Amino acid sequence: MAIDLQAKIPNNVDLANDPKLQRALEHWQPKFAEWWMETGPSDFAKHDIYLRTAIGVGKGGWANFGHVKMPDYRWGIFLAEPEPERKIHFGDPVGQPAWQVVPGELRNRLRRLVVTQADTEPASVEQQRLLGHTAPSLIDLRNLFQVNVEEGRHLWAMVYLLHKYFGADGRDEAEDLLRRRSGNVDNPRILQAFNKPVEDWLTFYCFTAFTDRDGKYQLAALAESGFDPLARSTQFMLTEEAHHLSVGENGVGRVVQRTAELMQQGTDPRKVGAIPLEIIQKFVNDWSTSSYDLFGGEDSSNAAEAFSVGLKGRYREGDGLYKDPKALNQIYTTEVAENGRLTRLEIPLRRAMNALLLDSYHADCVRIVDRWNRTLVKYGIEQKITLPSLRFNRQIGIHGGKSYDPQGQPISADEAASRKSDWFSSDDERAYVKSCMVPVLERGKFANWVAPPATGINEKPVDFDYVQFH
Ligand code: BYC
Repeated sequence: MAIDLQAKIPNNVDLANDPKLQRALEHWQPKFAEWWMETGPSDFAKHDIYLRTAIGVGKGGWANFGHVKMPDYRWGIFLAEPEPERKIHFGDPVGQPAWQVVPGELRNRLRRLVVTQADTEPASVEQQRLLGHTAPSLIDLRNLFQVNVEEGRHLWAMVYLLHKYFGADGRDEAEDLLRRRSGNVDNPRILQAFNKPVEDWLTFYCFTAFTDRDGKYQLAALAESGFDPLARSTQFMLTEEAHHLSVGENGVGRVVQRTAELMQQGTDPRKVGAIPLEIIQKFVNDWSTSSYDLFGGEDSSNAAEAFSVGLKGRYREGDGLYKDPKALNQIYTTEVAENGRLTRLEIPLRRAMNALLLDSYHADCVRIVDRWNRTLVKYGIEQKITLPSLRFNRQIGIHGGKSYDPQGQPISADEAASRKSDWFSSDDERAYVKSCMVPVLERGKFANWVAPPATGINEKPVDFDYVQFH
């Protein structure tokens, strides 16, 4: 479908030929702009940022790079290319044509999935609002804003679906998405991790490494959907999301590298405003486990239903990884603490869809932590960063409220309480990390707690003028 880049709302969904929808979205647009100014990156609106803007959905050349002011960013609506005669490839309706409109009986369930996905996008922008003031370098500042504007575009992607396919209810939901606020006691964001503060850059890197990675897996599961507009929308979001994950993975990696360099020289990181490995580990513990919770319960009738009806598939379902596209008569086995011991638990596979997705996610997290550890080895440091067990520190699901150590061994609630300060940062440690966050806004310079990245953006050098201040 042709891409209309000149339209008030750039799109490849032929908005010009749907005047009612176009009017509704153009009515929402100034409210989005208002929300952005109120809760988006504070105080950087007048500067020019070297940003990537989506301009197409083809494999090569889908984006444009250039200096723009964030409020002028062209947030558009882009769906991946349609697959002709696409069929539903999992669940009970396997083999039926993919839906181009929402089947009536699936309306509520689908709306809830779209709203939950949508809600995380503005939430993350709100969480990161103040980080610009303490950026460790221009390239980091630019990356923060890139992530922010693209989360804004992902909100547009979901709001398009709500407006187009869910009538008045969808329009109401789109308004509510701009009303809820991360961390607000009366009107919080839907999922818990999106109400936590993100007030320093180590947290930002952990968030983009672990929480954005949940985004990748959830989007991938929705990209399998039998509801074709959702599948195409999320497929394209995944293209943008890859950069966000690399900001996190490389970001934590660069903090680890800087600390390792100092340790190798025999310098105590704390003496020079850098971050000791023990503190990095505590931040990893916090953000990995709160991101595990984002997968929902391991044994979930919601997840079973979403799979059975063909709305949400398994990770890479379409790649033929699974023997039975209906996932019937199979059991998922896991272990859960009962009376202080790990006990085998069997969950019918369809009810274990969240657990399966979480396992795929966890394997990916193992890979990134291994990468950080290879950096430590390179600098001759014996200490390691460890990824906590999927059972540790869980609020949601079969382990929710139970006590385990980071290796996943059951312990008493008293022991868990007494060891909390070994595993999670104290107020003092968080204050220390914040004290390291001195802004560095000179080209090619970096704060002392983080190593420069290996490469720049879009083949530009690391010391490029990624942000032009006015
Ligand atoms: N916090 O059956 P259950 C991203 C609720 S991130 C609070 O166990 P279900 C991004 C749940 O809503 C990806 N509440 O699980 C990242 C349900 O309530 P209702 C976002 C929670 O429903 C960074 C009840 O508990 N996308 O894109 O299968 C930056 C029982 O739930 C939580 C999606 O999540 C929690 N952690 O699974 C920017 C995809 N967990 O409905 C963006 C869409 C569960 O009974 N969402 N609850 O009132 C979903 O697929 C599902 O809603 C979930 C939950 C996987 C989140």
